[in-house]
Amino acid sequence: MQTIQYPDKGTWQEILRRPAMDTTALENTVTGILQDVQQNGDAAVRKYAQQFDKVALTDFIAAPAEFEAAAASLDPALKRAIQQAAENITTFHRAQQEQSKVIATMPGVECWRRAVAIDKVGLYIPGGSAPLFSTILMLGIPAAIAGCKEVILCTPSNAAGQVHPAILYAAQLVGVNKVFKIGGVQAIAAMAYGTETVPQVYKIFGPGNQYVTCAKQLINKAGVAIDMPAGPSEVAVLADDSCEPAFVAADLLSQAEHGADSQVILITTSATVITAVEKEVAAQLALLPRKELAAKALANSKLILVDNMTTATALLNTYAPEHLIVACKDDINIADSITNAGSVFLGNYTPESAGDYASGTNHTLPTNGYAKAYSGVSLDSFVKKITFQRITREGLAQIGSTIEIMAAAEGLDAHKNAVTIRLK
Ligand code: HSO
Ligand code: ZN
Repeated sequence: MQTIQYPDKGTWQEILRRPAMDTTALENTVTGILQDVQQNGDAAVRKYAQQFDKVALTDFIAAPAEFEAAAASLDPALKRAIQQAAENITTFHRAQQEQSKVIATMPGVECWRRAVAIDKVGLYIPGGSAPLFSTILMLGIPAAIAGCKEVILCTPSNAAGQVHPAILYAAQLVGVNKVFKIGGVQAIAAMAYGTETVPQVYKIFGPGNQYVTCAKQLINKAGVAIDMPAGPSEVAVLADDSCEPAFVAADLLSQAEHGADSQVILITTSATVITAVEKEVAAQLALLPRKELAAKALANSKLILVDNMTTATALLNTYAPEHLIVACKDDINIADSITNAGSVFLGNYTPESAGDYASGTNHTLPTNGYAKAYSGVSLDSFVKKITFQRITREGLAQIGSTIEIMAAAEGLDAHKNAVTIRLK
C-alpha cells in the first residue's frame, strides 16, 4: 500500500485517479456476439456457452426439481441467514414506496405522479470465484416490491450444467420467475433481444466482468435500460484516533478480496493510525483464503494522511467512493458533510459487509466516481414515474393566457390554438 502524506490539492485528481477502463478494444468482439444472438437466438447462445464456458447446453432453463434439490441441499443456517437478510432488505425497500399525491397547481389544474413498475426486468449474476447470491436479494426484492411482472435471471452454470444451490434458493425466495443457466455477453444479448427460450426484458441489472459491462453499455445505447455503468468495487475509510485499526484493516481487506482491480483507500488525520492499520492489514491478509487477489488490489491502494477533517471530507467528496466508512468519534456530524458517496457506514461497529449482505440497504452502488451524480439501486430503479394532469374548463381559463403568450413567443401557433379553440 502506498502512503501519501499531506497531499497538495493540486495533486488530488492524480492521487485519486482510478485505473482507466477502456472497453473500445472489446467492443468489436462484444458487438459480434450481440448481433449473432439477436439473429440466431438460442443456437448462438449455445454456441458461445460451448466456446467460452465449455458447457454443452441443451435445455438451459432451471427446472423445478433443481430448485427443490437446491433448497434441500442448503445448510439450514445459511437458509435462515438468507431469510433474515431478505426480511431486512424488504423492510428498507418497502419504506421507499411513495403515495401519489394530487397537487392543484392552480384552481382547476390538477397534476399527479404515479410510480408504475417496469413490466419485465432481467437480473444478471456472474459466475466466477464467488457465487453472489446476495445480489439476487438486492435486485429481486425491490423488483418484487415494485410489482415487476416478469423477473428473469441469467447466471452461468459449471461445466456439469449446475448452478450454485444458494443462487437457486435466493432466486426462488424472492420470486424470480425463471432462471436461465447462461452467462457472459450471450446472456445479456438474450435478455436484451429475447430468444426462443429467454424472454426479452426492458431493463437489465447486475454486476459482471468487463465483457458483460461492455455488453450492457452497448445494449443500453440500443435502447434497453441498464441499472448503472459498473466498474471495479471500491471502499474508502475515513478514520481518526478513535478508530480500531484492526477493524479498519478488516474493512479494507473485505473490499480488496473482491478482485485484483478493487480500489481501497484509507484517509486519516492520524499518522499512528496509518502505521497500525498497515500492520493489521499484513497480519490479517496472511490468513485469508483469497490473499492473492486481495494483495493485488492492495498494491494499487493508498493510505492518505491529511491535516484535518475538512480536508479529509473534501478529498472524499472529490473521490466519490462507492462505499465510505467513517470510523471517527464525530461520525454523525461528518456524515452531514459527505456529498458524494454511494453508501455510508458510520461508527466503529458498522462494517461494509453489513450493507453488502443484511442490514437492509442495497449493495448495487455507483463506482468509478459515478456517485457524484448517480444513486445506488433502490425501489426507484424498478419503476418509472408517469405524470398525469386534469384541467377543468375553469382551470384552462385561469392558465390559458400564460400558455398562449409563451406559445406565441416561441412561434408555435398550433400550441397556442390548442388553448384558444377550447376557450372560444
Ligand atoms: N461489495 C459488493 C457487494 C458484495 N459483497 C456482494 C459481497 N457480496 C459491492 O461492491
Ligand atoms: Zn463486498
